[in-house]
Amino acid sequence: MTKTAVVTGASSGIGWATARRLAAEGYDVVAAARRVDRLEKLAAEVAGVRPIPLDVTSQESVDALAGALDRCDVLVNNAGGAFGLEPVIEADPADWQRMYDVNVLGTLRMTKALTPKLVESGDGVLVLLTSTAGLVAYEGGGGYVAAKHAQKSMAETLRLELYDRPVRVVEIAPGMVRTEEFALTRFRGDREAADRVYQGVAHPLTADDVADAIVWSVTRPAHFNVDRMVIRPRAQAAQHKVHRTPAP
Ligand code: 8X3
Repeated sequence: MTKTAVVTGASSGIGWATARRLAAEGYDVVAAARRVDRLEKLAAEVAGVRPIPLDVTSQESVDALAGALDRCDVLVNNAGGAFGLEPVIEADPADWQRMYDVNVLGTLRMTKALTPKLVESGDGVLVLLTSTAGLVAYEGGGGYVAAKHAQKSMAETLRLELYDRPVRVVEIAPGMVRTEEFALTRFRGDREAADRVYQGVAHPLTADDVADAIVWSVTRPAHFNVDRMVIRPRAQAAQHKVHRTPAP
């Protein structure tokens, strides 16, 4: 019997890479995101990927996706993002609200909708993509740091509350990952500012590196729970301590 994995935010970056890798592992992958044209491209490239439109901020959209599934063995809550880098005292509450809605409530809506199916599978895996921003604060992190701390707490609470059910709760917390969109979204489309984040860093993590960590965790035997995996590039010893080589 083929297992089904649902990946949110699968239209680019970590979600896209995770969908590809899970399909390569033999899962029937439901690639979910708002941008269906991109999902269709992914499905055309990778056998075993089924595109389904999803907006995790809409309960109706989440319910429609859940209703379209016969089973669900793995849920990867990847949809999320950072909007703005203003100091807290200059932040726009609307940005914070949006970050909370996508990162935290999006995970809540999806988790509520699919946990019954994860339990039914007999060995469900619930993955929450958090961030090292969920472990430590940094200047300008603002609403993203707050949202990722909330998501981390949600993973811890879920693990306690589901302890007697056949569901593993896995938190993956990446540090510096260079994807095509994360920093660009955070800097509201300012390409130069986005590029400066990675300036002089020899090898930031890639989306594929993170997908590797997710897929490894998900494919462990049923008794083996990865509570939290923190991954960073070697150049990032800690959130604020990043080795950069000056431009020649
Ligand atoms: C992204 C990592 O360091 O920008 O989740 O918060 S960081």
